[in-house]
Amino acid sequence: MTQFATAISKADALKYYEDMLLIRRFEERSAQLYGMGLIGGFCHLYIGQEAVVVGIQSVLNPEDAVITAYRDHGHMLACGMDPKGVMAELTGREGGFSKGKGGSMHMFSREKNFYGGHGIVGAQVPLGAGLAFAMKYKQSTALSVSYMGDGAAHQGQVYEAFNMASLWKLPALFIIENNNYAMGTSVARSSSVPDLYVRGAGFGIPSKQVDGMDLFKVREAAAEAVAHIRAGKGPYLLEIKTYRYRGHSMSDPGNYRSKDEVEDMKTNHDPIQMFLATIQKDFNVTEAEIEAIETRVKETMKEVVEFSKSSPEPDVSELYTDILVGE
Ligand SMILES: Cc1ncc(C[n+]2csc(CCOP(=O)(O)OP(=O)(O)O)c2C)c(N)n1
Ligand SMILES: [Mg+2]
Repeated sequence: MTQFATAISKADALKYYEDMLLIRRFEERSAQLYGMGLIGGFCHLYIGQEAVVVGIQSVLNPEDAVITAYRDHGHMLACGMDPKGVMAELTGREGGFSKGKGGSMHMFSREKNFYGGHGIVGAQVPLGAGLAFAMKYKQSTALSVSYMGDGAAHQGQVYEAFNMASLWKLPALFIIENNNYAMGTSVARSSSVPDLYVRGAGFGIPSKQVDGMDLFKVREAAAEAVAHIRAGKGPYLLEIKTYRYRGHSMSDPGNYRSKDEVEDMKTNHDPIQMFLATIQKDFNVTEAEIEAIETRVKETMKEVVEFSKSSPEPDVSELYTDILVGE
């Protein structure tokens, strides 16, 4: 048990459980709708990684900015974006966050300070550093969080961003969600040094490796990182070790890892089940309380699916809106 388990209230614990469960159920329904042909194109599911984003978001303020890659549904839900708008975007409908024209990888919300949703591996990191630059320039107390994968952590532009963020002491939190695979390539096959958090040292950025299957540990590390950044000491890097249960995208034969490996993670390290077991013990969470959460999530998902099927497809005239045209 970490010291943070006692620092959160029972209401907080139930909320984090519900937030993780909503992401899990949302992603399961996305897979179903994809199979039914209601979602097309790219779609990358976050199942298995839920404790990362819910743990990090649990220590942020609403004015903090978040930016991530294409495995982004969980981040949007954790930022408080309406799941109806996220799913309707996946089904290509007018009610989606990009009016049905962006799809899974391209959604934004100025209201929730969510800056995407980016398909170019690593490209969100300099943008996240830029957000942090703007915050410092405007003397705001907000910070920016840039999420990236282990594969993205090999991109050169990430280190240009690290250097500038540290040099200018920008309020930037960099998160490497190390799920051990970049498409079909494991970290062992692609990284000269398997521990990715050490890469902060070359830029004077303090860093830590965290167990991403344990929400309490993610929250504790995030709280320390955020305190450092808000004290004006510059960026912080967290490498969060996690695991994705599903394929890289919807077309992934999965030949690069064994079924036993995946089963072991699902059975013995599931972030939602482990969190539930802990809060049942520490906060005397009852079966009735768990059932109430499950029912609420089920109801929400029912509405989400109904909306994303009934919202109309964008009008043909929308082909000419929200398009940048050069002079
Ligand atoms: C610059 C660039 N190179 C290659 C690709 C193709 N690509 C898409 S996702 C991906 C793997 C990235 O893996 P990781 O950063 O670990 O994120 P994860 O999918 O595990 O969340 C690659 C190589 C791309 N989109 N952009
Ligand atoms: Mg990865």
